Amino acid sequence: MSSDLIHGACPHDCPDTCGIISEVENGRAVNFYADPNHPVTQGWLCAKVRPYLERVYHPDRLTHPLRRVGPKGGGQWARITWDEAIAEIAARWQAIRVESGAAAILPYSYSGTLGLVQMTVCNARLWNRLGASHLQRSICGAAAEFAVESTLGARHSPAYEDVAQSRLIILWGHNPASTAPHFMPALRRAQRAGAETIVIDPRRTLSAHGASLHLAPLPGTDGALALGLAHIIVQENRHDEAWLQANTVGWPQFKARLADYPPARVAQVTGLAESAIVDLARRYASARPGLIKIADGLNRHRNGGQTVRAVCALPAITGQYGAAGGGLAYSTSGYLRWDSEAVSHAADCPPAPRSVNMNRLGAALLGEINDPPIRSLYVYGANPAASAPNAGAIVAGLQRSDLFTVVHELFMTDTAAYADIVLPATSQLEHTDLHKAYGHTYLQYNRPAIAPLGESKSNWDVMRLLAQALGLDDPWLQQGADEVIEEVLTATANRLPALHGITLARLQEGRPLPLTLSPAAPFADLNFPTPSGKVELFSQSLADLGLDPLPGFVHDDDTAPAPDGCAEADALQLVSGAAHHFVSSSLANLESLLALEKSPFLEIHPLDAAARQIGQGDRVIVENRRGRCTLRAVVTGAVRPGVVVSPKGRWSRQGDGHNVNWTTSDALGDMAGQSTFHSNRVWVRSDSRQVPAPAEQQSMEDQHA
Ligand SMILES: Nc1nc2c(c(=O)[nH]1)N[C@H]1C(S)=C(S)[C@@H](COP(=O)(O)OP(=O)(O)OC[C@H]3O[C@@H](n4cnc5c(=O)[nH]c(N)nc54)[C@H](O)[C@@H]3O)O[C@H]1N2
Ligand SMILES: Nc1nc2c(c(=O)[nH]1)N[C@H]1C(S)=C(S)[C@@H](COP(=O)(O)OP(=O)(O)OC[C@H]3O[C@@H](n4cnc5c(=O)[nH]c(N)nc54)[C@H](O)[C@@H]3O)O[C@H]1N2
Ligand code: SF4
Ligand SMILES: [Mo]
Repeated sequence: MSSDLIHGACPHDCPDTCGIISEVENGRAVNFYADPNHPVTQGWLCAKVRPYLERVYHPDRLTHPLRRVGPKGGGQWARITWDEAIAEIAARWQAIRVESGAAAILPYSYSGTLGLVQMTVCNARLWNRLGASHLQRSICGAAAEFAVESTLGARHSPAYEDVAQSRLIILWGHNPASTAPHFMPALRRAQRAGAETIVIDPRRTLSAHGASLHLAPLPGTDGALALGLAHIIVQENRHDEAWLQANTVGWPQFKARLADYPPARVAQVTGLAESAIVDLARRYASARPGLIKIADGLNRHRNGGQTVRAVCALPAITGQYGAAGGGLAYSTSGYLRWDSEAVSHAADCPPAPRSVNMNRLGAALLGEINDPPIRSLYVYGANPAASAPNAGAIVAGLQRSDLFTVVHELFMTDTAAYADIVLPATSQLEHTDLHKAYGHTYLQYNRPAIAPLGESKSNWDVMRLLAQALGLDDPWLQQGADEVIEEVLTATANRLPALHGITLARLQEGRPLPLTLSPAAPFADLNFPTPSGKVELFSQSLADLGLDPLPGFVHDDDTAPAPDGCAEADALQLVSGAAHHFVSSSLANLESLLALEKSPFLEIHPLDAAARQIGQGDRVIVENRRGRCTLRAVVTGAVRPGVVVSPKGRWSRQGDGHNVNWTTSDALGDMAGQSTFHSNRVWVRSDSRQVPAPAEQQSMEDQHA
C-alpha cells in the first residue's frame, strides 16, 4: 500500500512552530511525526504534540452542527444541518444589525491556531466588513510587546542556536523546558561549553534543572529587582557609559532614578537576600555576552509592562544590545508583519465601532459594555470559560438568556457547553494555512493531509458562508485559503526584503523557508526602530499616553479582600503558568496527556502547608472573593513560601465545574490592557477529604518527558 507524506506546521501557541509530517494511507493519517529536516524542529516534537493523532481522531470530536435544546449549559443538543445553522446565525445577526447595530456582535478568538488564514485573516475581514465590535486581544503578552517595542522599537530576537555564543543566560520568568522546548538543546550545548544559566522564577521550574543558580523573588517584584541590579552595576562602575551615551535616550534621568533602588530596599521588596542580589548583578555585568531570555509569563501582572521595561534596560546599561550572544531574547514576531491592508481590507470597511478588552469578557457580557449591549458572541479558536480570567463572571454572562452565542470548536469545551449553536471545526490536518513563528524565522506552509472529519469546516470556510448569508459580496470575503495566502504574501513581499525569494509555490513544496535578515543578529547595526533611533530608556510615546516614561517599579498587588472567615495575613499569591503537557486548555482533554499531568494540583511550600494542616495529596479549596476551585495539594520546596502554583489549562467540566481561572483577576495591567492572571491573592484550606486517586508527590522530574 502506498502512503503520502504531507508537510505541515504545528498550529499551537508555542514559539517553536514545528515542522510536522502526516503519513496518509487511504485518506487516513496513520502516522504523525516531526520533520527531520526542519532546522529548529530537528526531528522531534514535544511530549504534548507527539500523540497528535489521538486529538485528530478523538471520539469526542464534534462532527456536525448542534443547536441547544433545553436550558443554556444543560448539555442537551439537537443535530442540525450547516444550512440551518448558517441561516439561523445570519437571521439573528441581521435582526441585531437592524435593531442595535453590528457593534452588538462580538467575535472572541485567540490562539487555538496561529495560522495566517485561520487566525490572522479570520480575526479581521468578516468582522471589519460587518462593523462588529473589535476585540482587544490582550490576554497574553500585550504589555510585554508594548514595553519591548517602546524601548527597542521592534520585537527582534536571536536564533535559538545563537545562544552558543552566550557566556551567561538568564531565564527570567520564563520556562522554556515546557514552553519553548526546542530552545533547550541549544541551551544545553551552551552550558556544556561553559555558559552559566540563572533562573529567576518563584517556582523551581523544569528549566531550573541544570541551572547554576535559581532565584525565587516574590511574584510581581521583578521590576524592583531589575532596577536594583542596575543600581549595583552603576554603583560599581560596571556599566558602559560610552554605549549608553551613544545609543540611548534618557540615561541621565534613568540613572537618577536608580538611586531609589539600593540592595537593602530591593531585598525587602523581592524577598531575596541582599547578598544574592549583589552577586547576581556582578555575575550579569561580568560574564559577557549575557543573554536575558523572557517570554510572556513575566508580564501577566498588574505592573507587567513596567517590569519588562526595567528588564529591557539591563542590556543597555551593560552595552550588550547588538552583541552576538548578548542582549534580549523575547520574540521574533517583529521580523515579519503581514501587510495589514491585505490581511484586513480595512480601507473597504466601516471603522470599528468600539473595542472590547477580552480580559473583561465576563464584565462586558454582564453590562460593563453597553449602548448597545453585547447581544451575540461568536467564539472560535479560544476557550474563554476555561482560559480567560474571572471565569465565574464569564459563565454568568454566557448564561444570559438574551445572549446568542455561537462557538466554533473541535470539542465540547467549557465555553461550547454554553452555546446556542455549536459548529464543528477542522483540525490542522484538515485545512490549509501558512505559519510564521514567534521563536524563529522560518515560514511553513500547512497542506491539508486528510479530508475534514465528519462535517467539520475551517474557520475561514465558515466565515465565507456567513459572509454570503449576510449578503456581503466582496470578493476578498470569498477567496480560497491559497488565494488569501497569495494576496497577503505578495503584498507583504512588496515592501519587506526579508521575504526575498519566498513565494506560495515554493512554500507549497513543503520545506520551511527562512526569512532573509539583515543584520542577522538583532540590532547589530545599533539601529533601533524607535522614534529616536535609539534605545528609549525615556520614552516620549509613553509620556504622551500618560504613562511613566522611565522604567520603574510600583508595588501593585491584587487587592481582592479576604473572603469571610479568612485572615488578610494568610493570603498566598497564586501563579498559574503553563502546564507541561497542555497548551493553555488545548490538548487538556487527551487521555494520554492527562495521565502524564495527573489530576489538577496546587504546589504549596511545606511551611505554608503545615500552617494550614495540609498534607501531601490532600484535597484543598483555593478561593478568594471571585471564586474557588478544588485541587490536590503537592507539598514541595519547588515553590517559595507565600506562593502557590497551579498550572493553567484544566477543563472545568472534567472536574467539579471550576478551574484555577475562577480565582484569577480580570483587572487590567499597566500597559496595553494586559491580563493579570498572576496578580492573584488566594486563601487555601484543606477540604479534609482525601483525594481517592493516586496521591503521591508529583515530582517535576516525572514530568520531564
Ligand atoms: N507546555 C506549554 N507550552 C506553552 C503554553 C502552555 O500552556 N503549555 N502556553 C504558550 C503560551 S500561550 C505562552 S504565552 C507561552 C508562555 O511562556 P512562558 O512565559 O515561558 O510560560 P509561563 O509558564 O506562562 O510563565 C513562565 C514562568 O513565569 C513565572 N512567573 C510568574 N510570575 C512571575 C514573576 O512575577 N516573576 C518571575 N520572575 N517569574 C514569574 C512562572 O512561575 C512561570 O514558571 O508559552 C507557550 N507554550
Ligand atoms: N490562569 C491562567 N490562565 C491563562 C494564562 C495563564 O498564564 N494563567 N495564560 C493566558 C494565555 S498566555 C493565553 S495565550 C490564553 C489562551 O487562551 P485561548 O486562546 O482561549 O486558548 P485555549 O484555551 O487553548 O483554547 C483554544 C481553543 O481553540 C480550539 N481550536 C484549535 N484550533 C482551532 C481551529 O482551527 N478553529 C477553531 N474554531 N477552534 C480551534 C481548541 O480546540 C481550543 O479549545 O490563555 C490565557 N489563560
Ligand atoms: S507545541 Fe511547540 S514544541 Fe510542541 S510540536 Fe508544537 S511547535 Fe513544536
Ligand atoms: Mo499566551
